[in-house]
Amino acid sequence: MKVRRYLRGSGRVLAFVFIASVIWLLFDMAALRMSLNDVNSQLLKERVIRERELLKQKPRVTELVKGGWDEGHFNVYLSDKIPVDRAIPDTRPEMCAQNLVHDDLPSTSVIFCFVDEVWSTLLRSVHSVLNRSPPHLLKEIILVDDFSTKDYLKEPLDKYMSQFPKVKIIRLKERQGLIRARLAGAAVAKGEVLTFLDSHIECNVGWLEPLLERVYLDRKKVPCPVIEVISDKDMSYMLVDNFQRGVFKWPLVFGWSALPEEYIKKCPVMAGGLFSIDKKYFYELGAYDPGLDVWGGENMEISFKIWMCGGEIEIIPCSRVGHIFRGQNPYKFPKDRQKTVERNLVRVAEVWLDEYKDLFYDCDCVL
Ligand SMILES: [Mn+2]
Repeated sequence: MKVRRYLRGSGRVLAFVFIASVIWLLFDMAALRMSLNDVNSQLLKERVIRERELLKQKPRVTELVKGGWDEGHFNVYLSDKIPVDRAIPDTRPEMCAQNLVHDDLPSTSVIFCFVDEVWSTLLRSVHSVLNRSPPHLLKEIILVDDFSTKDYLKEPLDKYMSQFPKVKIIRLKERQGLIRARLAGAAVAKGEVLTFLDSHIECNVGWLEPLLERVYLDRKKVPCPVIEVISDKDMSYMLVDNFQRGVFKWPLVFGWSALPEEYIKKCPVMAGGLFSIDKKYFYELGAYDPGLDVWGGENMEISFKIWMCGGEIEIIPCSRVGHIFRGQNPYKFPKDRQKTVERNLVRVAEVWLDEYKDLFYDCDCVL
């Protein structure tokens, strides 16, 4: 028979090799399957262990987040975990990247005033300026420490900032409040333009050039960046896509009012935290009233002076700075908060509102 013939001689050997190979292959697959099962079960075991550990840690993380929140009224725990020079999305309108600016723009001193600011947030503010400002336009960064109580803001801050020759630190001998702290910073500033920034912000790509361009074209223009939002809960950077301008309601309460883009430019009052101003013009206006205490009303004061003394406040859509909005001031007012703000506003109304001050006093609204 044909089959029997094939199984004779070399055919028999070949058949044997073939059958042996099939058996070996089956054996191999079984072994592989067993070892895969082993690996899988090992991985599964590790995952269960990891998840158990995470579950154990979870209350600890919640505790840490809560502790951090009490410190800064935002997610300080998360802020401390995020790099101080993190990247953020470029949120400018598309045409902004193509805009050209003059090549002889004035230089600026950036002034940050702080009291007991969170370490990582202060550093992130400074790094965002260092990393996203053309060096030839950034004369210096002046940090004004308004008599902070935290130890990390003393020597450790000096040491950290000593690696950046452009950063200078001024220490106030007693608590002066935001307004007088800004005046102290402006007094030593060497740049032609003063740029005031809050100490819990992140400047976005190309933030500085359009501000300086505005001052360069008209020294009485006071440009403000679009203030975007850094989430107080998860520290994410959020784009602001509706245009708003700063307004006030009686009795001098700041608010935002949404407007179509073509009207955005003129801004009645600034929010106060972030703006650039020609240094000489700032002093021509009489700077800030040094009699204003701690915080509040200074944005009204400077805004009224600007509009009444030949200037204009503008919001510049191509300049964007993220800001952590907090539910409440994380620092203490030396005196009662409400009384301090009210006193400041009365001072502003008395000096700048003339016949309109009755509207301020007559308002039934409670501050
Ligand atoms: Mn702020």
